[in-house]
Amino acid sequence: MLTLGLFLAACGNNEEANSDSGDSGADSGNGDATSDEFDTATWRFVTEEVQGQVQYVYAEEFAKRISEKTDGKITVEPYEYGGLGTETDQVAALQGGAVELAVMSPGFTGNMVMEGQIFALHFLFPDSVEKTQEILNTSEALNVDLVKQYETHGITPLAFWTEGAMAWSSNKGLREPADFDGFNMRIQESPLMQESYKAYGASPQALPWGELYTALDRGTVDGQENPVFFIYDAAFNEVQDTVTLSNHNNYVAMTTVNTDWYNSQPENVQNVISETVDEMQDWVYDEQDRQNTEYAEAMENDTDNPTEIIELTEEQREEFRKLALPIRDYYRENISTVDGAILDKLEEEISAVTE
Ligand code: 6CS
Repeated sequence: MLTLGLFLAACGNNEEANSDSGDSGADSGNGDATSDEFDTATWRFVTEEVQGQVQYVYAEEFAKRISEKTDGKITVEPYEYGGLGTETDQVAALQGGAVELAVMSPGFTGNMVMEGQIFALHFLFPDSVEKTQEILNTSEALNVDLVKQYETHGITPLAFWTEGAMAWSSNKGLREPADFDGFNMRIQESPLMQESYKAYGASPQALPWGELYTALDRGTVDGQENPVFFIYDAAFNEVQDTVTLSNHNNYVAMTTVNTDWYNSQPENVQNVISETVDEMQDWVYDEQDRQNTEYAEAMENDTDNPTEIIELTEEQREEFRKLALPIRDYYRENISTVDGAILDKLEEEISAVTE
């Protein structure tokens, strides 16, 4: 797999990222790319999920690998969701330097990094989760152009990875756009998610996921979207009767670092980070696949909380796709600050992989 570090190396674009490495403060003794000498350091790595869930085990695995590669000199402390506030608080924590690394969902930067909402477009990526990951690994639109957009906000995405195909949960059973009429849909902080669900007739409402179980239980919102592993692990199935396997898009997460912090690290430290992030792309693909498969089975067999699993036919998906397509123009005209150039390029890259 050609992942971001490799992608940038192949294009010669990592020179810029490394150009500050001589000016690396306390770590300046580690400027040699081939050096296996590392100064002692502790990095904080915040995730939007809790123990056992994909993002958190990703941070644990990253910590293990960094410790091994640096002979225990560098310690990475994973933080689970909740301790540092909501997901948007966590974005601010990374930008302000309170943490060095974060797994971040682009939806929570929706009111800041406009182009990042590209992941909220329904039916853009291929139906195959594996092919989607291939695009996330190799796309120049994402790994170069979108990264630059994030960097103007002090956030450097080092990799994009899927947490699986999206599903809808509800009590009424979502099968066709008419089912979304007047439906209070929970979304992340993204104007494009608003538009996507308004196109189906829903009333979208932004909420942190920490408030979601209670909101579903009390009926403050009627439903939500997430990969199956998350729906089951967060126990949303306890308070929702049905899950629709809509695969209307993928849940995409980003491994991010604070831009100034990363650029001030010596080359060997930057290299150990990017090498680890690159090699973990396959690892996290397998981990999300394992969790999504296991939890789908667990949900089907959960007799305490019976859940009707609704599989949409291609015809049913087509009805949603028709309503979702014009949202790409909305993105180009009302969201994008670069006239949709990143979306145009990404669409071409997707076609190259799917045709
Ligand atoms: O729905 C959400 O907001 C949460 N879903 C996932 C899969 N990860 C964290 C995120 O905050």
